[in-house]
Amino acid sequence: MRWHEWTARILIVIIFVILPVTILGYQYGIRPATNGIRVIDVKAAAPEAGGFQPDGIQVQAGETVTLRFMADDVTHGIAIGPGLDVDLGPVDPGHVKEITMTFDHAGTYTFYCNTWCSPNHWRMRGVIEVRDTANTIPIPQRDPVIEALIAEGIDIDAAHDSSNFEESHNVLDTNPSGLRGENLIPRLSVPTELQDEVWRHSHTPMDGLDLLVMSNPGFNRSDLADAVAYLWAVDISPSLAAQNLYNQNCAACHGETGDGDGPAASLTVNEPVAFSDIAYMFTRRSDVLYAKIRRGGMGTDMPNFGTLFTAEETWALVDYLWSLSDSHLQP
Ligand code: HEC
Ligand SMILES: [Cu+2]
Repeated sequence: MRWHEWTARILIVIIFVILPVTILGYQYGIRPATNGIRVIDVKAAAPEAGGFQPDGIQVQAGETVTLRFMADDVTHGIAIGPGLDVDLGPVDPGHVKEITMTFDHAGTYTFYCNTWCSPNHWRMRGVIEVRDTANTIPIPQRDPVIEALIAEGIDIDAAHDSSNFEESHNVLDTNPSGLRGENLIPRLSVPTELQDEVWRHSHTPMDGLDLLVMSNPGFNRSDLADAVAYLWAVDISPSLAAQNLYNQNCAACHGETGDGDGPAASLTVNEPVAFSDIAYMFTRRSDVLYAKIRRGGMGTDMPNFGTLFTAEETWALVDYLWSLSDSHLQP
């Protein structure tokens, strides 16, 4: 029966040739052409396998583009920041996640992987340059918090200093508890500095404890430390958004509960800091934590996140780190 054979052949041609050509032609040819939107394909692979390709994209301000991310090797997560609120979620190998978006403002944005995919995962980043009509990219604004720290003479690029940490452990005979401190606060004379969030951001809880001890001679030091823990670690509002950012971008090293023991902790040059250690946190300043998150720690394997998150997101992360230091707040 020859016509059977012919039908089969025609079917095979339709399935293996015409169908794929039509689909590919639509994806790469007709679709971009009909709606005028540029489609930019980005291959996502772990950094040692090439990272994002391309890792640089140029867009005009006001231009709408479709970004298509296809995972090549393992599952990646795709997010774009700062301030764009784009999180495409995980992309499995061989799959594609796409977004059509308009870049309203000229500037430099970063697309990055937010799923732990390899020991070099956090190097998996690409840049989107959005140019204005004069074809320029504005220079990123200086960060007033970081400028102030530099003016103060603080070396924010140095590895964390734990010399005053031993001292803190000795001074705090028991771990301060913000929950206990909450009940004590109404009975204390709290200096105005301690009530001021701006002051608290640029001082350590130890500085706060010294002040509180001076203005409350009748109380013992460890009770006052509880009150200080309340001010720094409990009287804050860590957001769900910050928790998500932390779990996606930080927990691999610092651990989900901030114990410094995430699955990637053994791979870093320096040990990731344990935020759950409140005695350690008593020696830390919020503005320095903020600066470290934005700039990273040179040579320590603490990545820099300044090109990924807004200043607000970074402060929210700082709050979240403090919430990890008070054990009763932990998830
Ligand atoms: C690749 C592992 C890794 C990841 C991911 C990571 N960190 Fe770190 N982080 C480190 C290491 C290692 C250090 C210790 C650096 C040092 O010795 O100063 C550190 C230090 C820090 C410090 C400084 C603490 C101090 O006392 O000076 C802060 C703050 C911090 N990390 C916050 C974060 C946040 C927030 C994220 C996620 C947005 C994050 N880290 C993601 C490895 C990591
Ligand atoms: Cu990845």
